[in-house]
Amino acid sequence: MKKNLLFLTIIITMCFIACKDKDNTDNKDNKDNDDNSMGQDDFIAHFVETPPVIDGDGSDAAWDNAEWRDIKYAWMYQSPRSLPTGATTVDSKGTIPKTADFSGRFKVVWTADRLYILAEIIDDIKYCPVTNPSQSPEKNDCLELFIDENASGGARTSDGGNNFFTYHMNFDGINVVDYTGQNILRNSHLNYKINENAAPLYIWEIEMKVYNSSYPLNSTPAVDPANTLVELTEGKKMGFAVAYCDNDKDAHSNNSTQIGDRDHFIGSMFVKGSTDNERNTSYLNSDQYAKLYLKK
Ligand SMILES: [Ca+2]
Ligand SMILES: [Ca+2]
Ligand SMILES: [Ca+2]
Ligand SMILES: [Ca+2]
Repeated sequence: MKKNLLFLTIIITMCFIACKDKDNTDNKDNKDNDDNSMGQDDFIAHFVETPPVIDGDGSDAAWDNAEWRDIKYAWMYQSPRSLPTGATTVDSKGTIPKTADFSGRFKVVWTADRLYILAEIIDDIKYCPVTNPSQSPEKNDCLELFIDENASGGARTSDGGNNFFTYHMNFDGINVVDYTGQNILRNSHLNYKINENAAPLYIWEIEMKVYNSSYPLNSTPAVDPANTLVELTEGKKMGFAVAYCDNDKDAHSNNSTQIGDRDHFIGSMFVKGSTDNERNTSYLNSDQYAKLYLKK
C-alpha cells in the first residue's frame, strides 16, 4: 500500500512539473504573440534545415509548419476598376471575402541565405496581355513581392540608395520586373515555378535572394555585387508584403476602358488611404510594409 502511495505521489509530481513546463511554454508563446511591436498583419517566419524544392508542389516538409497568411486587403478597386465579383464592398478593416474571381494566401520560411515563399492564388481568368517582360508588368495577372530587407521604411532611394525591392513575377515563370521608376529585370533574384495543374488554383513556389540597399538601383549585374547579399539570422526584422494584380480582360466589367488594365489589386496588409492612388503606395514607399520576423 505504502509502495502504491509513493508511486502515486511520484506520478502526480511528474504531472505537475510537466504541466508547469507547458505553462511556461504557453506563456512564452503568448509573450511572443503579445509583443507590442507586432502589428495586425505582422508575422513570424520559421527557419528550415532543408529548404523546399522549387517545383510548384507545396508538399515539401519545409512548408508543413508555416502559417498561411491571407492576401485580402483591397489596395485598388475604384472606378473604372472594380472589386472581385462577389465582393461588393470592402469591410471596415479594408478586407474583401474570398471569391472565385480572386482569393490568395501565402506562407514564408527561411534558411541562412534565402527566403522561401509559397502562394496559392485562385483567379478565375488568367490574362497576360503584356508580352514584353520589361513593360508594365502590373497589367498582367502577376504576383508581386515587396521586401525592405532592414525594415527601414521610407522612399525607394532612401536608406542609402535602394531602400527596397518590388518584384513583379510574370506568369511565364522566368521574368521578374522591379519597378524603380523604370522597369528593371531582376531574373537572378528569384527562382520560381508556377503549378497550373489545378487551375484556376495557381501554386507559386519561390526562392528569393535577399539584398541590402547598396544593390544598384537601375541595373542587375550578372555577378552579385560584393556585400549586397544579406545573411538571414534569428531575430531579424524585415518589411514584407505580397500582392496580386488581377486582370480579367473585361469579363467582370461593363466598362471597356478597363481592357488592358488590371481589375483589382489585392495585398497582404492593410494600407491607409481613401483612394486607389493613396492606397497604392507600396511601390513608392515601404513605410506601411508588414513586419516579418525571422525565428528559429
Ligand atoms: Ca516544392
Ligand atoms: Ca479574377
Ligand atoms: Ca531599407
Ligand atoms: Ca486574372
